[in-house]
Amino acid sequence: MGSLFPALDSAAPGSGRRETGLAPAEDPGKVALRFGERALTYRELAEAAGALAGRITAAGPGTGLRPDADPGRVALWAAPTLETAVGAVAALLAGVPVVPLNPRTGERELAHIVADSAPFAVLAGPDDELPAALEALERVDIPVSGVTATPLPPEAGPDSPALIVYTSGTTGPPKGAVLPRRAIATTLDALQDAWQWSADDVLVHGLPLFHVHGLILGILGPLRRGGQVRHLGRFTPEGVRRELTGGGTMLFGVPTMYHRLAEALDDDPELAKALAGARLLVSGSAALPLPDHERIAAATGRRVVERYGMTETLMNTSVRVDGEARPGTVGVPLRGVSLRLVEEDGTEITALDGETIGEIQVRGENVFTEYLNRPDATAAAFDGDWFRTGDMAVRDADGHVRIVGRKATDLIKSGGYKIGAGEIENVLLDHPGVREAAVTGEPDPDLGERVVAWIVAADPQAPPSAGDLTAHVASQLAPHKRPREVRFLDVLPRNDMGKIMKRALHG
Ligand code: MCA
Ligand code: AMP
Repeated sequence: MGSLFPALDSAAPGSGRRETGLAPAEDPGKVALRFGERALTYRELAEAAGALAGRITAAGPGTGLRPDADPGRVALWAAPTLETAVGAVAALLAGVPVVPLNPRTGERELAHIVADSAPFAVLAGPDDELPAALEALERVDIPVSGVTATPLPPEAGPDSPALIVYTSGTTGPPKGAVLPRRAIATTLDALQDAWQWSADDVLVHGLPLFHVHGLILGILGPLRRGGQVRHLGRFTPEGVRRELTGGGTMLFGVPTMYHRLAEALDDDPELAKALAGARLLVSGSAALPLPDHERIAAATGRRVVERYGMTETLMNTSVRVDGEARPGTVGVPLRGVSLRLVEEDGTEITALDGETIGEIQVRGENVFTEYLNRPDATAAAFDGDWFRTGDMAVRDADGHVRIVGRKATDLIKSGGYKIGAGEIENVLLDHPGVREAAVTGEPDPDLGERVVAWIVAADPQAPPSAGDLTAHVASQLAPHKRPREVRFLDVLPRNDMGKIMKRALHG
């Protein structure tokens, strides 16, 4: 597999250590990362991340340079900052698996992630305030400048874990998907092939840095190519306009972001010009509705390219830049990804008729290794060596994949975030004012789906306020898991078996 960041390798000054993997030899002075006014060249990144990698190695349980030693794990306080990018690169250079944390995660979810992944330290920006749940961990401040003091261990092997990313399921707390180094290298190189992604590209985005989309595609992607990323800190159409006008060539976003861009286009001709000037506009994490595709195409003359992925599989398919624009499809399997559709009974569907619906299963070097500490869930997720995505699709005559829905109604995609209904129900049921709770997703023009909570109050005469319940969810889980609406009922609809009939719950 070689180095994860061939472009960084020679940027580290006279180190006498192994190559690190970050900047193009020919131009270590090229800007690699830009967050607003703050930027790092490849040389500066190699120095800062190299210095931090040495400290991580020293703090960890592994004995530094011994390749067979257990490297332990390190948590990363993944605010949308330069420090987070340096921290992730440093952990990868040190060969220590990194667990990115959403800084807005509530108490219950954070306690679960820390207990489950057992990191030996947390990497954070010097100004970050960390919550009580992380107090017992050694804190390592992330420098954005520095000099590599100690030699780095040899590059970790392709199957060794690089990242552990927590993702929601239908029930229970989130599971940690263990992503090996080979999956990251494979997926980023397959995207290079599909998108002609090069060192000349300047990627613009405002995605959060604790998920695959923003961190692996959005930060590690440009670094693997020897290109540049400009992060907006927080997504706004104005930020997109500014950075694309100022030299950005690619934009990554979730459909909610493209919807907000489409809404802003009417009043902002400069935004239309900026989008029209980009080489590539890419949407993923959820389906981009056709009306948003059409509004953006009409105003800019550009077609948004959709790609389809998952935390567990990284990227599976994409519309190719050298192929036909096919709005409404997620394109064709990426290089190295095998994809099949199967019936309920496991029979493979071979028809390319645009009609026969089956579950998408994938296999390839892009697929994760396991759910951390969850052999049961890992076994259930595979059919032999095929990973069951739970996404339902058809295939057109030319092999383009069209996603039509999801197997589980208890998984909600809101703003591109995957949210398990069961997780929220459990937290609501812990509230003293709640007797029964059910959570559903309802169509939403901005978020794709919005979280709705259906509540039977413990005391119907004095129900808790909606604000109280949503604040409770935000404090225990995360703000994006907060119900956007709370509806009170006298009783929840149940079938003869006593199971809540969620399909009977709609607004
Ligand atoms: C939310 N808020 C509320 C409520 N709900 N306030 C009061 N009452 C409520 N019921 C608050 C939030 O706390 C936040 O506050 C604000 O409203 C917005 O919440 P948020 O959910 O962040 O929504 P948003 O501002 O509307 O953001 C839309 C967004 C965001 C920017 C598109 O959803 C986002 O960043 N999505 C990206 C998700 C993503 O990266 N997914 C990748 C995973 P405040 O204003 O204070 O912040 S999928 C993946 O990785 C796979 C591999 C793939 O295919 O990509
Ligand atoms: P996550 O587990 O958060 O990584 O979310 C992965 C899920 O997002 C997939 O299983 C799909 O349901 C959905 N998804 C990602 N990209 C797309 C897309 N382009 N179109 C439709 N759904 C998508």
